[in-house]
Amino acid sequence: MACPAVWQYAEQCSFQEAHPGFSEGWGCFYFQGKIAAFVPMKPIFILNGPNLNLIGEREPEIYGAGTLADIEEGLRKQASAAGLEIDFRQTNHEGVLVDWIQEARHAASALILNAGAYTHTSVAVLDALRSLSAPIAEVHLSNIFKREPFRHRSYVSPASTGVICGFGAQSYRLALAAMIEILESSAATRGPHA
Ligand code: DHK
Repeated sequence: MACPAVWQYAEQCSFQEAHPGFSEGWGCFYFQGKIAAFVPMKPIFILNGPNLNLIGEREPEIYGAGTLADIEEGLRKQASAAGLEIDFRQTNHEGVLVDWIQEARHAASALILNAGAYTHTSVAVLDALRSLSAPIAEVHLSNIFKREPFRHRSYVSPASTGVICGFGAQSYRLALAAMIEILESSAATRGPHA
């Protein structure tokens, strides 16, 4: 949801008791003293697995010329235009990825995950993802189905809400747009007007 400049501020909602259907972790925008819109106060986690720190240098014909920092910057702007925050991270370590996915259970409103090569190998990542109730978008820069057969299998897909691959950096932007829409429609049904 775009956040017009006239919306004065967003803050943690304090009226959960008055509106029992409303969950902790959702915030509201006020306009002229009235609640104008609801947004999740928790960030959208965007987690990246092994070797994604090297994009821009590594196999640019497959992964593109842009860096992970370029992708992060674009996503931060996209989220902020919707009044949302992202928590963007990268690790080369499977256990760290599992820890972050577990952290997302309570700290994230949604998860966008490019698990890199762990997509094709990690039952631990799949098990961690299955513990999440938030929406999950699986993302890949490349079209994994056009590549080697071992990349056609994903341990992330069975736990994901949806999968986007093959659009380069745009895969992330499309995933974020989808997550924003899901969160907005969820906010609309949770608000006191529902
Ligand atoms: C990135 C990787 O590092 C590979 O191991 C995956 C994925 C594909 C991507 O396209 O973003 O197979």
